[in-house]
Amino acid sequence: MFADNTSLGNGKLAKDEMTDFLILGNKLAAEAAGTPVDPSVPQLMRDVVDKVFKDIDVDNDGSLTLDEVLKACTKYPDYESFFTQFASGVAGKFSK
Ligand SMILES: [Ca+2]
Repeated sequence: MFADNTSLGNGKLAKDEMTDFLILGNKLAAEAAGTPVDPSVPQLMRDVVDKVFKDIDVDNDGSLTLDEVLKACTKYPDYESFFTQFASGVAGKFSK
C-alpha cells in the first residue's frame, strides 16, 4: 500500500504523519464543502490515531509498517476500508 509512495519515506507511516494528514484532510474537505472547520477535529483525530496505533503498532515503535497494516486488516476487517481510504487520500494529496 505504501510501497510506491516515497513521500512517506522508507515504507513506514509515523503516528504524527498520520495525525497531521487526517487533520489536513478534514480541513480541506470542510473548505471544499464551504463549511467551517470543527475546532474539535484535531483532538478527535489524535484520539483516532491513538486507537489505531494501540491496535496496529504491534512492536510499539510509533510507526506503522506495511506488514503491520496488512496484519491489522486481516485481524480487524474495519481497518481495511479505513486504510484504503487513507491511502487513496494520501495518493491524491501527493499527486497534485
Ligand atoms: Ca510499528
